[in-house]
Order: sequence, then structure tokens, then C-alpha cells
Amino acid sequence: MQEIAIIRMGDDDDNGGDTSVITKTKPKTKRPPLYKVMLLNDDYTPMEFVVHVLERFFGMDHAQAFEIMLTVHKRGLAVVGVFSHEIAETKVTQVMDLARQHQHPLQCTMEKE
Ligand code: TYC
Repeated sequence: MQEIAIIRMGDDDDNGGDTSVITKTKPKTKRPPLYKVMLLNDDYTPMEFVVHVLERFFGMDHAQAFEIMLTVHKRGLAVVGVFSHEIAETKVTQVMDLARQHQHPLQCTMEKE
């Protein structure tokens, strides 16, 4: 809880001194931290596989997925989504598991925003 003091000065014609102090307590709402999920480029994972991953796990349509895949291919990495810790971890695991099953070296990581 954060305490805020509101001091009212000189409202009461008594030479302008402090006259009252009101303290309010404000419930401190904490938003959960968000995590960027990133895909990293490599030389071996087929482009179509990366497009498939982006469609399947990140809800992108084909055109979006192709564009992001090309961004990763050209720039080395791209943020493919921002999620709560639990969801981000699930996405990373899903991508890494599928890549391993297909023996592709694709890397997916998460980082606090
Ligand atoms: N660079 C890969 C290729 O030329 C394609 C690729 C794109 C791989 C994105 C990984 O995250 C990646 N086949």
C-alpha cells in the first residue's frame, strides 16, 4: 500500500499555517511482468518450417508468418509475441519440442520486456 499525504494550507484564516493532514491508502495493483518471445535465425531450419511454427503457435496467418520469418532470416532474430511468463514459457517449449522432433536447430527464447 502506498500512503499519500494531502496537506491543506491556509484554508481557514488563521495565518496560513497547516491546518489538516489527510492520509489515504491506495491499494497497490501490480501488473504481471511481460515476456518477449523471440525466434533466432540459423542456417538449416527450412523457411517453411518456421512459417508453420508461427502459424501454429503464434496465431499468425500465412502472409504475416512469412513476413516475420523473413525478418528473422535477414536480421537474425525477431520478437514473435509478448506474453505472461507462463504463456511465454509454454510457447518456447512448444517451439523447441517441435523443432527437436524434426531435428531442426531452430532456437526460441524468452526475455523480460
Ligand atoms: N535461415 C533459414 C534458411 O535460410 C530460415 C530461417 C528463418 C531459420 C527463421 C530460422 O528462425 C528462423 N533456411
